[in-house]
Amino acid sequence: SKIVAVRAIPYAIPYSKPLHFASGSIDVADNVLVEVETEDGIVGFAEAPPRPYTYGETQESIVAAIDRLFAPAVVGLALSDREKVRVRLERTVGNPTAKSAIDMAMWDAIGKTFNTPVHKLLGGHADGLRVSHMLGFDPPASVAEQALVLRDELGVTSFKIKVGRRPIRLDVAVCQAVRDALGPEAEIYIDGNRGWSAAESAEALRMLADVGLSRVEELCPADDILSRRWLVAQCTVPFVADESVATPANVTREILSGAATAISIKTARTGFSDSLRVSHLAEGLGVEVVIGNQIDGHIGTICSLAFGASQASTSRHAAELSNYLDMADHLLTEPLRIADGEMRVLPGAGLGIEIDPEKLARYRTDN
Ligand code: MUC
Ligand code: MG
Repeated sequence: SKIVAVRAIPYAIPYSKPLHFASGSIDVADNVLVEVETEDGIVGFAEAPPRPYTYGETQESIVAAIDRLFAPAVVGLALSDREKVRVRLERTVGNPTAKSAIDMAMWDAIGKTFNTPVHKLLGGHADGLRVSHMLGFDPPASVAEQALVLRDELGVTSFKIKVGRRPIRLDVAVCQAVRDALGPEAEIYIDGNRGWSAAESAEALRMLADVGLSRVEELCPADDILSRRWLVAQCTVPFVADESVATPANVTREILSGAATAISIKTARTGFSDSLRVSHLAEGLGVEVVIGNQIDGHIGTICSLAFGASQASTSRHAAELSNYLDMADHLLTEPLRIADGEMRVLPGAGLGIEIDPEKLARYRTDN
């Protein structure tokens, strides 16, 4: 059926626990709720998180790009015209989270139209994903305590620790404290958000040798082309590309140039349609994928879960789904749940979520 409206609604929900990392920090979810409405009165939802330090988008730029460029390009096309929509959106460069939210809201509307969950439409591989939690900058004892609470209360046993500070020993001490607290069984890996040089990263990997990391992510800038290649060549665990692989073409370039050996998939930046392309491309290239977290809100988390559970390759590793826990509230009628370290897919049509109108009225910032 025909798309009659695409709406971009800014809202703001504070984080009860802010997240700090090498490229920035976040203390409020100033996201954009995106609604795609059809002539049948079906409304699909998704959300776009502004990450200026990663993609150059702000809440205002996301709203403006949707209102002025993307909504006029999409209205009048049918929900089944996903390739046409993609071509029209791609006429504008950049703006990955704005485009992705439109794509995912369309999939939600498609699922509602066919009374089928999106994870089934996308591939239907698994009923749930193991959860990995992202730990931001804090003193070692505090980070270790946060990990213990997640493990003891929710059964989470996989943790990504933010690194990339100077001096390097600040982050080494955190990683050692988390390993000491959790014991040898837990999965621990690190994400530098480009904070170190390649040489500093190599030094950090030597200092962290005893911690037992399962992989490392974007420790230095991918634009440091030769030194990054030098670092990845000596790395003994998978080196994950995250912010350097915002498009399928980036994936090919980074993997073939030796700048990474694994790929983070974030539905916030590649939606469902391009996340499918990225996961299939990675499979063809023979590299592993992980479901990353764009510091997603609740709706974004459900999108990551629906996509991650839909594919075999994205179900293999614990997925970064839990940072919504640090938000003070949400827009949904039902809270999300993590139990036994796992998040189960939602059974309802589309994404399986409903927006609470009272909460949206309370948190939207455009009225
Ligand atoms: C991550 O994996 O890097 C921090 C910056 C960003 O773009 O995403 C987050 C998490
Ligand atoms: Mg990352």
